[in-house]
Amino acid sequence: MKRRDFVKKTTLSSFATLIGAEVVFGSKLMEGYTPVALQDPDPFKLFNKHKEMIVLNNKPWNIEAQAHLLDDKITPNSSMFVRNNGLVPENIDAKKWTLTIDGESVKNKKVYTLNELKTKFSHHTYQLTLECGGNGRSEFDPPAKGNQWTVGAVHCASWTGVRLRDVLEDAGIKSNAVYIGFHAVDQHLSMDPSKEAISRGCPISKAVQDETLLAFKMNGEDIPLVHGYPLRLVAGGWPASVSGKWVNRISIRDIVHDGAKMTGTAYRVPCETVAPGQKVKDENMCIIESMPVKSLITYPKSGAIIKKGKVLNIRGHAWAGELEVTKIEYSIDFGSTWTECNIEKPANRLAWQHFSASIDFPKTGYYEVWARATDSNNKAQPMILPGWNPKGYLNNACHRIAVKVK
Ligand SMILES: Nc1nc2c(c(=O)[nH]1)N[C@H]1C(S)=C(S)[C@@H](COP(=O)(O)O)O[C@H]1N2
Ligand SMILES: [Mo]
Repeated sequence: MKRRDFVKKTTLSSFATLIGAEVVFGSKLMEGYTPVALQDPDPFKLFNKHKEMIVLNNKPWNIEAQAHLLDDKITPNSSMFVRNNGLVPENIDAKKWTLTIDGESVKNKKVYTLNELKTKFSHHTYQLTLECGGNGRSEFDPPAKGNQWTVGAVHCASWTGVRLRDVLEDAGIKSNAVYIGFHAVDQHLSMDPSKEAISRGCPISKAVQDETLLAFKMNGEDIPLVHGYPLRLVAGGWPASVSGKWVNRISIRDIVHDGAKMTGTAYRVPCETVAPGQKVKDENMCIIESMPVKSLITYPKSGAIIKKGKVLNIRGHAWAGELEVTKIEYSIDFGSTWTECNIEKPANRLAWQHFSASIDFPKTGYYEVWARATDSNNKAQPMILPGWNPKGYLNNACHRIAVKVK
């Protein structure tokens, strides 16, 4: 069979599966044609998302939340952003799913069935903050190419699984190991089987942390397909791109993993601050590791109108990569003065923290409420856009909402 015919045959059979009926004159379909029945599926129904989620791209699917949709302490599926680099896999059979541990630095290459993973290793549950490295990209100037995330590419769900460390140790880690790299089953947009949509990873030191999981449950249920069913790597506090969905292989590497989206400008930023638009040499680009301190006001929704003389109770979350948030303040005078908010301890390390405050407004009129978090290294969020970088990563500028007092 020619490759072209093969591609056509597989597309036809997947059309048939999706539609639930044979495409009778399918052999007459011109290449690249999408049956009407499959055009523009409703992403909200398809992925069980809240109606107010915002679709940034449908090929691949990229959907973001709005700040007020992220008000829950544990993010429900309906408000979780979706970030895909390739195609959401279809027809996954969890009973046949396997995870291979291989690589230059594995002592004994091993293959586990999903059931073996679940029965052989102890289960752990952690609430973990996953933020896309490109969250906030839309504010960069000159603009950065890519999905124009505003503030909603972050979530903090509860993940249950086995520790990656336990599985790696079971296979055996050679002393020359430096990194792990994940491999997953989602196809590259080109459908070229020799290309991976994404294959990222992290240093061994991050891979063996207590909270780094191979998860099979999210918020107590099977992980929704679009978020990585049936097995997902989760590494809280780091760019969410490290948390590989649909993972079927993890390589223990003796070099920094060099998979898709590990090199060039992908998830890398200039090691030192540069002028906007400046060219940066490849050796001066650094891989993003722990994410910077940030916060989000999730109540009220921007544009709220409140009655004169009424106290406004605001609330939201703050997170700081691998660090803890030690302080969060609000300002209603464009950052001239700041007042401390109440902040809660995280549910566990790498989970976001909830804050709240009661605000009295001096008179009627237009206000902005700004929030600013500070991490345990005493680093605070910037009020305006931080360092420019080619792909628009790591915008942790203060979140602000508009409030009218009438
Ligand atoms: N296999 C696979 N894993 C992946 C991705 C992907 O495209 N394919 N995208 C990554 C990126 S860039 C992000 S931000 C997160 C998004 O996770 P979510 O869709 O569950 O919110 O998944 C990461 N894991
Ligand atoms: Mo991402």
